[in-house]
Amino acid sequence: MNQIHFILIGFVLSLSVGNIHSENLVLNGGFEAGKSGWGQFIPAESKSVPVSWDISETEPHGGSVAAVMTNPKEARWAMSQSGPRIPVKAGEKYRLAAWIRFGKDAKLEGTFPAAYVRLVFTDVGQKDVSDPRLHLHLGLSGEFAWSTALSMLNTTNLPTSWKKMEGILEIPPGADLVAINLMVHGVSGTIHWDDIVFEAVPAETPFTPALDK
Ligand SMILES: [Ca+2]
Repeated sequence: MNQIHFILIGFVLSLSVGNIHSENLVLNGGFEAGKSGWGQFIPAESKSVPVSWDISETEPHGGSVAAVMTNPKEARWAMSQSGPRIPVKAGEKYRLAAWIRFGKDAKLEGTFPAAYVRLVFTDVGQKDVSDPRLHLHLGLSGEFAWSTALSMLNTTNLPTSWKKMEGILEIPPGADLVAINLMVHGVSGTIHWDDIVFEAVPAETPFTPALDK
């Protein structure tokens, strides 16, 4: 009997330890619950372009649907999480991943990163962390860049089959919360996103140094 208890306790412990490092902190990251948990961020300079986003059953990466952003012409804007920001602590490490594919109608308009996942770090009052590097961006190449080096993520390639963007990052000093934005910049046509993941990884995991200047 005692032995069975011991085995059971060990099993439950290993399950809970496993969960610490495998919980996706992005609500509805695969869009299977429709638009729940997501909204949009359209900066002033893009408000004249009738951009839109929706849930699409056309060739999802995982499950039965993905999200699609539609740009009648080039505009800088984002799909953003509409729910509470994700609590983090400086020095913690996380894995950020997203799957992306461009529609066959997508065209690069100028010299831009085309699409990237933007992490906005704030304090508990949701004020931007006072760091001249500002936001952290994960580009199509799987590289991270701070705002100061965003142009280093510029691309000429718009993949039309699903491509994984992924990296390990370290939370910068002063950050209490993070917001995740799926940004597009410099593309007309459609951009599809699926399976957005932000999850804690062990402290010893090597992280991807971010481009800066
Ligand atoms: Ca999905």
